[in-house]
Amino acid sequence: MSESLNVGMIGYAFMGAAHSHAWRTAPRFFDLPLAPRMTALAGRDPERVAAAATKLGWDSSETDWRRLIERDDVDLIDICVPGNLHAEIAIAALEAGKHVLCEKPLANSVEEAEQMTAAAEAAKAKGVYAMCGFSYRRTPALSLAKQLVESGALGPIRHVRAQYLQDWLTDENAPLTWRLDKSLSGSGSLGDIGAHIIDAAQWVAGSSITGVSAIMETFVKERPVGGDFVGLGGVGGSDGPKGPVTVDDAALFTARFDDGAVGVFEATRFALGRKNAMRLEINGAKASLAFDFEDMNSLWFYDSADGPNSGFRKIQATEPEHPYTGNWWPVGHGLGYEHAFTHQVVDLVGAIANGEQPTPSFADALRVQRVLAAVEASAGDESRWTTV
Ligand code: SOE
Repeated sequence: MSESLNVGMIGYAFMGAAHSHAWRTAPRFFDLPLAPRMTALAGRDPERVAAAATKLGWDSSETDWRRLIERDDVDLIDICVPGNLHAEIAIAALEAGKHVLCEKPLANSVEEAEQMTAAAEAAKAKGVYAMCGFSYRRTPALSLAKQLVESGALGPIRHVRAQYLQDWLTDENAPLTWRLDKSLSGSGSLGDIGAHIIDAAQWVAGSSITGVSAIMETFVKERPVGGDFVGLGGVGGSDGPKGPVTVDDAALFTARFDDGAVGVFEATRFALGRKNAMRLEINGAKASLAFDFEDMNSLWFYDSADGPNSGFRKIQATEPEHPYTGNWWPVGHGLGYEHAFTHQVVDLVGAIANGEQPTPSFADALRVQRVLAAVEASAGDESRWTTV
């Protein structure tokens, strides 16, 4: 029986449910060097958090995250709350000697992200580790994309084309939830989903964005307030009071990378019909690859060496040889959204047990945060070119 890793999680909405599923599932499908125990769940409302703990499989609940961090029977703090709380919780947890998994984007500002990174570096020296939850890195087809770039199959990278398209905000009466309040979320489409494609692009391409030119737009400037909204979009009343939307609905930018590649990025929650189209296309000097999360088990690959009649071929990234897939279903049955979170837990637990820095580190996430800030600065200044 392996030694246990006792987890305390804060927040139990969408991401809390995804992380709970991952903590529960990871040891059932992967041989982990430490046994995760779902020790305690924290949230402000005593009845709701207790009910969520029971439903999601946590042993106990707390109503104050500080109390969770103080508990001797908690080794790791998993942060699944809005971005305005990330820095305070993560720094307190790291200073208390607890490992941290923090949802993306890392923070609501570069300054906060820098403080969190400094706390993570100090903790690392004591064998305490921090990781940011850019979960899509653990989608098998995207991991395979990274392997192909690293193998040199694409040659030097010329273009990076990244989109994250959703449509859950197109209803003008969708309620004013925390994701639409800058003081809580930091930004809108940009930080919520743009952060994912910035991280994925830099990670798969193996290079860093050095400058951007951006535009951002808020299409619906006021939305219904109040009510007990559940989920992402929800249905708001059209007659009641409204409050201001203080974040972007769409963020678009061009970018330069430090290896000479150029990129174009688009993040929006207003692309009707696109549900979770997280897309990445990379053109190298020798080959290209293309990924779309709405067809997440596939990676499209074009190799110029295959000759004029080759075309893009679809690699079904579900074989046992592909990243993570060997531990799941036989003969390529395929995976879903939740599996990347499970793989995130697998890699995090493995890194902690081996005394290694898990990735993406807070320093990696800080690089994303700097791009987010540069995009906002550029868009606020009529698309001026802005160095990251
Ligand atoms: C909403 O846009 C959201 O839930 C994001 O917050 C997540 O990070 C992404 O994985 C799915 O969409």
